[in-house]
Amino acid sequence: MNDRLIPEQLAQLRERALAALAAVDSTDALERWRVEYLGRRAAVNTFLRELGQLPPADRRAAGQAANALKAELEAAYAARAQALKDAELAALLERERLDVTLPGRPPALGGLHPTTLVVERILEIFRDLGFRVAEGPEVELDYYNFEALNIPPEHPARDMWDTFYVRPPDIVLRTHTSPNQVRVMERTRPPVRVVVPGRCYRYEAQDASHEWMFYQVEGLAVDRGLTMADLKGVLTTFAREMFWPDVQCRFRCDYFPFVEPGLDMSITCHLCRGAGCRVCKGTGWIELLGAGMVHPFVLRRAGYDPDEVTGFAFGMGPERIAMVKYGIEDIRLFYGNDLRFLEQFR
Ligand code: 2NL
Repeated sequence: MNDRLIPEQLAQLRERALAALAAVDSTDALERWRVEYLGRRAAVNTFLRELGQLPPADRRAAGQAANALKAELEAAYAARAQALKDAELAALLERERLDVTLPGRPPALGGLHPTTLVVERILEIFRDLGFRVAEGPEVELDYYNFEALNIPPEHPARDMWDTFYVRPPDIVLRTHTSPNQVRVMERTRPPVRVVVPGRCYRYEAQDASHEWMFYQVEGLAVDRGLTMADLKGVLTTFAREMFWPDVQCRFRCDYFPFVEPGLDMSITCHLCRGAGCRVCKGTGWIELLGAGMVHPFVLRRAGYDPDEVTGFAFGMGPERIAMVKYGIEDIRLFYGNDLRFLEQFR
């Protein structure tokens, strides 16, 4: 070893080591660097081991210089190791970054179907008037759907209900919810006040006002001394609650085999206030529901004595009421499952 060259050699070694360290970009590269510049065979360590070969006068200075370089490289190594670790942690945090201050993503909430909304409102109004709610089977016996309602086989009025036969000739899909009122009468003594919501089925061609599946809400009250005045009072109250307080109701004669007399109720058109428009077809009136005094035959069939009690009944289509209330022009929208339609009622 040439003593005059020692400081220069160490300076070059330092230069190389620090340049190489600056280029280290991974823990693997850092380890290779450590082995090369600080390992057992590293130049500084070989130098220190071979100090004894120097003239005694130079050993001290050369030893100090080499030790200082070694300490500097060790410190640089430690700093680089720490910097690499910090960088790795920062990269990890960036990858797994979660901003807890972001607002949440709202879950997609469904809404109630317009039919459901209207059925619920109808039931609420009648509950307030003292009616109970009863539900019953959609697959019915011909007896309850027709015979008990004063519609024997071959009665011309059967043409009013085009019927799905599940198992001819006696099992049908109910064409109205009246059969369930008969069932209620069979198991209840008067007084009876009941509303019956549910799905009904008719074997019909579809158009803007006919569906083969639709809902009905029917109502029935049976007690001593009930008259047409009770019917009109209850239905007028219903219309004022359902539509608007000053609505006018009009009752006209109509035919249903299970009532006598039978009638339908119309309300004044809310769009034109009676002047005549498209919705009321120029009449100023909108037909809303059918009703009547329960036929004595129906009362007797259900086990009641028509000389003791009388009753009134009514039936309405919630889709029709929703169409009037919301200005919907085609009943096929209800069960077409088009979200653009359904979402408007949320
Ligand atoms: C309509 C007409 C009506 C009834 C339903 C009824 C039920 C029993 C006895 C007597 Cl158990 N009547 N229900 C009465 C008259 C009319 O509905 O056009 N509904 C949409």
